[in-house]
Amino acid sequence: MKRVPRPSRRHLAMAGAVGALTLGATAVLPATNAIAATGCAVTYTTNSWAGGFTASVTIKNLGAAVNGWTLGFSFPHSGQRVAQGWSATFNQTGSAVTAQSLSYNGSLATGASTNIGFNGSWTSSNPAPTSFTLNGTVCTGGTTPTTAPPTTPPPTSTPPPTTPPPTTPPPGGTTPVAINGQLRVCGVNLCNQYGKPIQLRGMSTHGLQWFSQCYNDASLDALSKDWLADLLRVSMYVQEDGYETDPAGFTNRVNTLVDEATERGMYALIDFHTLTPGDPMFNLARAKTFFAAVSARHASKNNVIYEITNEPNGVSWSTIKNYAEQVIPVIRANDPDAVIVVGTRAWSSLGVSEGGNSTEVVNNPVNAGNIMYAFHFYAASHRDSYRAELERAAARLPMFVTEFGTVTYTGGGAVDAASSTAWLDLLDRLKISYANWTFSDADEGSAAFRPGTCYGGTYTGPSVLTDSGTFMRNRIRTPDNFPTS
Ligand code: IDC
Repeated sequence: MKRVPRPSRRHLAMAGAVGALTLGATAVLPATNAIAATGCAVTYTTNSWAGGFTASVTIKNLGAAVNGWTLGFSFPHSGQRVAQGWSATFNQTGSAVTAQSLSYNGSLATGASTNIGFNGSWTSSNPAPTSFTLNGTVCTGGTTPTTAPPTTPPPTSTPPPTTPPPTTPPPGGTTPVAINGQLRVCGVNLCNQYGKPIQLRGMSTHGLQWFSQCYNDASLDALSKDWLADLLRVSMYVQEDGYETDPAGFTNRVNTLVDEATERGMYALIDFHTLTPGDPMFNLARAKTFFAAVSARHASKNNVIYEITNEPNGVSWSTIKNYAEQVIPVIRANDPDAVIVVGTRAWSSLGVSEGGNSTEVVNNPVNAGNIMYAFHFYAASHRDSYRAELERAAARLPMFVTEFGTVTYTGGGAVDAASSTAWLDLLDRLKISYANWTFSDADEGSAAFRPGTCYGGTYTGPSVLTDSGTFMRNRIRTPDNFPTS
């Protein structure tokens, strides 16, 4: 069962320095302003960790309706910086910050609220700003100019965003992409265009060099409308008769599948499926060529996520980081706001399968913004110790399960329903997005369709499914939780 959205306790608890501040009347008396004498109320909440934080800012307009707004505030400490914002355009000069509304949230009726946020960094300390302005009017929380400001700040009873998911879809449609729009990393989460953490659930293709017959209008319609999936991972092997044998041809196949996902309102995860050899540097030049092409082709789309290396193995984290720091700028040059996922050591196990753990990433993260880290598991092979490490890592790092199986790591064997359920319950609880291996009719336990399905025309309903397909379709079909306010 999907859970009702609520602020993640884990997220709050891990922070150590949680700041919550509701600004009502402040020590700063409002300037007399005929347009909006009572101004605005601002709630500023942070999750902070050593050197970094995520801020959530709710702005309530208490003055006349506005069409376009700019929020202004100053950081109390010179070391505080906005790194990356969402739901507004942020600018910082010295300690002064402005956040300007976007087209979809610029209209604020009297009494209406909107939420924006940003990731930031800090050095000596990270106090909340003490005064905010909206279109130049000081936000006094609705007190009249003659009301004396309180001497103590109000209690930290910032109302958490407990609003249930809306029953009416936002304008633009009901597909996952129509609702969530351009995604971005916020803190350790994947957030939608409203700055709310979401989880995407979907399926991975098998190798395009072997199973292209499985990806057609009927099968992708089934994924979107029968499975109600949010995400298609497009798995393009580089070796094993993949990309290296025909770069232009495989680039085209990937582009076509991204377009097919786009038509159906699904997110597309472009997987540069390195596996053997395990050193991503072996394919660095190919990766640059490939990602330059696909990021240029899809730059204007809002539904494309890039996975730059599937499963590095037998190499150090510093090698993977070096690879990532060379490939990410190639994508960013074309598509600056796309989320990028970086594979981790030991077949994307955060190092665990080679005796390591996530500390190596936490202590030496990739030097780039708006990125996530991949974690893979096969439920019949990887159990409690892997789950524990993922949960530990997910308190510090934005994690994305770009591939997992319900079976053993060979891709075969029986579904381990108990372990798979434990895994998916964990991912749901942590709002970690996932893609299951595979949406194909390969003759192996991990495939969702019975062998031969892709040579027929029917992909819907339970009769074409394997045990793994049945299990996954049941999980993925449950309602999404995509908050819009
Ligand atoms: C497996 C396929 C199998 C294929 C093999 C060869 O299921 O049909 O013969 O690759 O490359 C991974 C990899 C993924 C593997 C999968 C199962 O990302 O390519 O697919 N797996 O072994 N990591 C862990 C397991």
